[in-house]
Amino acid sequence: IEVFRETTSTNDIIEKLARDGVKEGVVVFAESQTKGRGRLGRRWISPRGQGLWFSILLRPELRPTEATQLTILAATALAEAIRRHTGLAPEVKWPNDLLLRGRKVAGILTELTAEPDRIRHIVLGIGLDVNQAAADFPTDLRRTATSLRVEAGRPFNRAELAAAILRALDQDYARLKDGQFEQIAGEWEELCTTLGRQVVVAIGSRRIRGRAESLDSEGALLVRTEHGHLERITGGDVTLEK
Ligand code: BT5
Repeated sequence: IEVFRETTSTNDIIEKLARDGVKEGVVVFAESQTKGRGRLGRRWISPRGQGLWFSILLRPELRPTEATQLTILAATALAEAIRRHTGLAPEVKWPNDLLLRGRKVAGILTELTAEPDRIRHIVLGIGLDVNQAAADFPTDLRRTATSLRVEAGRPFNRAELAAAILRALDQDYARLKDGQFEQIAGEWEELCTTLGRQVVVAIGSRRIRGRAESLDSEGALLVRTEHGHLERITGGDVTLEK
């Protein structure tokens, strides 16, 4: 585990280590990121000392199509560690958001390097808003984002929280390697507010509207469209309809 005072993106540091042949399990935290990123090149705001911004190098023996399993695993472990440590009960929005009272408290960025049949490595990046006050968020995020501190009304020790999260991730990763993805997916489904809801999935300029029914064995979201087709969603942005 390495902790940097400032980086561009912790995913970049891990990506470089991966290319240098470093073994899985290395973790890089940064107190702040100058180029923290979300999916599709979006920005991830990473103010100094107020959250947990970190990335992990993994080399799972999975096919590229199974990479979503890691995002599902990370969301489940993160939600469970937060629940145990803070008493708050995060909900999961497929595939990579953790919400408290409908606001985003954490995001997961899974970046993949693969051959056609085999994952070479995965960089699992996690951003968790811990000790920001409501006023610390930029105005454009104030209505959509929150922190553990805002929700619980008290600050948290980030080192202790980080240890709890890494332990939970470690345990669930061992379960995944042991062939227990189905159980993890079951726990995820319990936490997931996306299932059973009317959703709109945006994939590039395409829009798929329907009811989110379940996950399949690779972690894809199955959406029943208005026309009765079952669409298999492996990426994109999900919006919950009222
Ligand atoms: C994500 O993307 O949610 C993945 C975020 C992953 C961040 C971690 S931090 C450590 C590692 N290093 C990195 O560079 N990244 C990872 P996405 O689903 O695309 O959501 C991005 C959107 O979330 C933005 O467009 C904003 O609307 C919102 N957002 C940005 N910063 C936020 C924050 N601190 N808290 C809550 N929402 C935020």
